[in-house]
Amino acid sequence: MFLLLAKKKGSASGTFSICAPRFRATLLNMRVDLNGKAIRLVQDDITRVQMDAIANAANRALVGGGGVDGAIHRVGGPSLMAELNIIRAREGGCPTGSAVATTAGLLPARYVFHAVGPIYRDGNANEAELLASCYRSCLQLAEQRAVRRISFPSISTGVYGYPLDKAAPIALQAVYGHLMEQQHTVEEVTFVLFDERTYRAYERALQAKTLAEWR
Ligand code: AR6
Repeated sequence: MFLLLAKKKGSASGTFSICAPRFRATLLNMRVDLNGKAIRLVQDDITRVQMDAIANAANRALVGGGGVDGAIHRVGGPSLMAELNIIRAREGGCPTGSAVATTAGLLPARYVFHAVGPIYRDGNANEAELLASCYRSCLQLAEQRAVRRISFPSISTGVYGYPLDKAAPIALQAVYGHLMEQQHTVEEVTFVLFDERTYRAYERALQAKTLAEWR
């Protein structure tokens, strides 16, 4: 059974408070409860939201970059790259669709899972499976570390060009499938979406998923 709760921008009386009060604009948020577990959407900067683990949208060489990867390294500090250098020397990088773990340096988390999403071509290059696999890899790393709360950015929908309306349902389905497995330790997955356009795409996909499950 699902419980769908949403608090809209500027609403005077929300059904609930999703985050501890912070004196800055937390714009949009939404939460779906799934039998004691939850999927949350927030519009925010992922480096500012406290979690047990934060997923990053990295590249195969694990060398850092722009976008959310740049922000995570900037805030996390040099220890992240130092750990990635060791992983790169040992494993040669990280294949598309997979993820590697480091500690989180100065970020408000214990771990960062550096996931490599697919570069979108035409949708016929196994992009959907590779994208889902990124999320599943991070969730597997989370389970191995007894992580209860993990945040994700919208992997691949920035410079890697994955269309948002295609990527959002894939991301949500991968997470939903994981949360429905009873034996798993991850209890809450938060998509931290940087801009309103991205937030709205995930909101539409989550509402559609929830309604489909209700039927
Ligand atoms: N918090 C949350 N989301 C963010 C933040 C942030 N601080 N900053 C950007 N985003 P992208 P990709 C959003 O391009 O498409 C890097 O150079 C952004 O608005 O960061 O997977 C890597 O090194 C978008 O919605 O990742 C790779 O080379 C989403 O994060 C390459 O980019 C993903 O955009 C990966 O490309």
